[in-house]
Amino acid sequence: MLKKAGLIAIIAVAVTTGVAQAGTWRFALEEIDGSIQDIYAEEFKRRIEERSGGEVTVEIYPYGTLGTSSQLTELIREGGVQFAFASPGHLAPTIPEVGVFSLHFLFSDDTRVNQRVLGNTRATALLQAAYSEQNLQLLSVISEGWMAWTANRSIETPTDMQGLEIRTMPSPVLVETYRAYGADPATLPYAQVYSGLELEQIDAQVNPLFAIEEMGFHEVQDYLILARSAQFITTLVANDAFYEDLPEERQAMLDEVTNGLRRYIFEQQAEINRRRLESIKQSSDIKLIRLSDEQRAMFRERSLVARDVYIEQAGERGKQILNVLDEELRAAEATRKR
Ligand code: 6CS
Repeated sequence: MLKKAGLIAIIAVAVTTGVAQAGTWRFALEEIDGSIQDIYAEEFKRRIEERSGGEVTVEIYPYGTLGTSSQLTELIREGGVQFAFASPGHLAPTIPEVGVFSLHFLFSDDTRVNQRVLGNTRATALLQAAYSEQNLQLLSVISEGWMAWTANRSIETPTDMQGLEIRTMPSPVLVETYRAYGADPATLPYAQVYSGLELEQIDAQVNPLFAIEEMGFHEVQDYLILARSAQFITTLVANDAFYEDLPEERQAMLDEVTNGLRRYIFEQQAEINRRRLESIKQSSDIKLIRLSDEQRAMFRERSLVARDVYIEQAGERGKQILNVLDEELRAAEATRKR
């Protein structure tokens, strides 16, 4: 499924012919056709091609055509593609500061509050400094919905997670969080999760509902647990040198398009996650569990240790990012209640 030869060929083409200059912008996804990232990319393509009067063409590369998430990050840093999604769960080993988005029970239960803060946070400038050091331009921070657990056993309290081999993305924050719950995390690439579950090499995995449905994880699991412990956040990035070399009006066009897409993708993800849950319920006999606030509080308490791990790894800048986000989320929640 993952074609390394294709990845190398694209880097070579980009280096030798300067495709971006010729007006072709390559956009790599960490998800398959029909996913939230794909829906975003299709609309990005439509708006960019329209606003540039056809001078720019966007080519979309869904997951499986170029490489794993970490290979995609390498590819964009090298300039083989100009745009990509880089999810914190995969990016944190390279940029520890982005691990903040994987912390459990950081976000509000009200997704509109999260949306408001993510679209306008003072943490962006701090994050951008960290991204620039890796030759990346941070264009947008997007939520793809709540994470949900699927497992071969019922999970209602941390005791139920004892020894559970759960697949997570490789972020140290995630690994520490699931260890704190009592689980035994395994960090397989996304493309290997289905077979890992089917062959019983792993017991569980965690992803948003739309991804569970399109990757078929519900077909090989017995329980679907809605814990609302974390949001699936992703970041849209561009190759930094490519972005900096763009004429000002092209940068302005990009800002306009990515800003306009915030609301679009927020509404799309809500609708798609809702529809995919219905489809999972109709097409399988998976048992659905919704954690109560009391049950969630038990997980929350255990998860807090991951914040220390995050600060240890992300340092002073990381600590500032966490404080800023925390403050902005609490302030946004307070205004909502008034
Ligand atoms: O679990 C993962 O690795 C992936 N999950 C989603 C929903 N998007 C990209 C990421 O690679």
